[in-house]
Amino acid sequence: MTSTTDRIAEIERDALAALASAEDDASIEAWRTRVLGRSGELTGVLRGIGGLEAEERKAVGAEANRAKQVLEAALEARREAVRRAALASAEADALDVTLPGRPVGIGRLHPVTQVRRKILDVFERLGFQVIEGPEVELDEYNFGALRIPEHHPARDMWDTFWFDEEVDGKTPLLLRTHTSPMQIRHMQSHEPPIRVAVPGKCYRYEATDATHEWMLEQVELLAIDEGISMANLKGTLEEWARQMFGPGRKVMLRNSYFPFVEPGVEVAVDCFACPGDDPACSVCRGSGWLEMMGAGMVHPEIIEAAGYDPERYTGFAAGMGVERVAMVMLGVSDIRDFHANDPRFLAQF
Ligand code: 2U9
Repeated sequence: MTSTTDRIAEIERDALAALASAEDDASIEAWRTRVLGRSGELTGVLRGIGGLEAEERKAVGAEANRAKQVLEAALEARREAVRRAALASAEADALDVTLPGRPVGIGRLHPVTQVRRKILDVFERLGFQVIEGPEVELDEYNFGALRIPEHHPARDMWDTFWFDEEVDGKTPLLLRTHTSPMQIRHMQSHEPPIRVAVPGKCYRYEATDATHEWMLEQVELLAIDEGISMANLKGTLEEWARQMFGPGRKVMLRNSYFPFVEPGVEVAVDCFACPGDDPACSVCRGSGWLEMMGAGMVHPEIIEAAGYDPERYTGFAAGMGVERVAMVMLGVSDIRDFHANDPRFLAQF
């Protein structure tokens, strides 16, 4: 009798210890089969009870049933504990769809793009067609065709990034220093009347400072027709200034020199921020005028070289730096800020 009840106690003790280290459903089920299953350890003891003496059968039977109940209760408790642990870890890993999302930064147009578009919108309303050309150009289109021959001192004005390679024995390649070569290309493939506005990036091999960058954007104008005069140039630029900077703006032309125009002028617009005599004005600093662009009447040799009759056709041209216009419009004091790509600067516009 003692040996059977000892065996039951031993089974119970070992089984409880084994159950405590069963961590998932599969090992709990393996434990159940081994201890309480049809050929299980305790089931074997219960089966043997039938062959015992009546008195011993009663005592061993009671002990075996008690152990069976203890183990069945422990089995249920362990199943529940493992189920709860699995649930808790699933909850910890779960995505909380009720959390607020991270805000997505909303972009905007670069200030130079905003100003370029504004400039071109006005010229388009005035009848100019917007055309674009290559940034890698031929020496001939960038300089020669614009009356800037090799060794001409005017080339000093456009210190240039040159390419080492020559292509098909053509004149050397360079990064265009102005968008004017595209006007030459346009004249070669079109007949007057011509009204084009040419935006684009240009490159100059020069030291940078608050008003100079090695890359700049330009917008240039070209109008060629019968009877075009300085009056058309001034009227066009005045209307442009009024649409850009407000009604009533005045334009001042002062004599200047560019090899591709004759006469050439510098164009200033009167200050939109003060009456013109405020030395503390942050826009004009008291001068009353804002230097905005260069312009002039297209040199007759350029008209002739395009195959047009210079006695019949005349034209005006103008060129402006978009960053320069943007600095005035937006109150930016250092041109280098535009392409330094600091979001704290860019987000202001
Ligand atoms: C052709 C004929 C004439 C374009 C012109 C200027 C004057 C001028 C500067 C302004 C500031 C360049 O960005 S800037 O540094 N431009 O002063 N540009 S007349 O004249 C042309 C162009 C093409 C065929």
